[in-house]
Amino acid sequence: MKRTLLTATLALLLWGMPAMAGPPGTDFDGDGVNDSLDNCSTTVNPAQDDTDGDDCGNLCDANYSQSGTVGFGDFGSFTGSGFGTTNQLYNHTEPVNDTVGFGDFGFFTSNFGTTPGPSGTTAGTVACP
Ligand SMILES: [Ca+2]
Ligand SMILES: [Ca+2]
Ligand SMILES: [Ca+2]
Ligand SMILES: [Ca+2]
Repeated sequence: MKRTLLTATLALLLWGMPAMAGPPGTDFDGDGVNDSLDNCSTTVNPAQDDTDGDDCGNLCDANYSQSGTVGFGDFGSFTGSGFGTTNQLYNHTEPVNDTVGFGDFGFFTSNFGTTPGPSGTTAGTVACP
């Protein structure tokens, strides 16, 4: 009798779980795009814009030279070709259809020296360029 009650309780608990949340890690940032398809898997970017088409979304990609690291070359590109324009390559805030400004510059500086990503569309093994 006790065992039956325990089994029934466990079954009820397990049955209720899928309604609360999906499997852990399915959509880490909660933007509605599953990790394996999310081009910025730890940044909320439901629009998934990727201007340079390297499978790394604009909201986690300040590596315009595709060197693998955000560096001085990218800084030159940002200040020379991006800031104050509507060139969406340099837009790191959604919606990515407005003028490149201080919010985007803040993203750039905080990502200086880092690798872009992570992106789920590169299978999580290679940093997107
Ligand atoms: Ca996501
Ligand atoms: Ca995302
Ligand atoms: Ca990109
Ligand atoms: Ca890039």
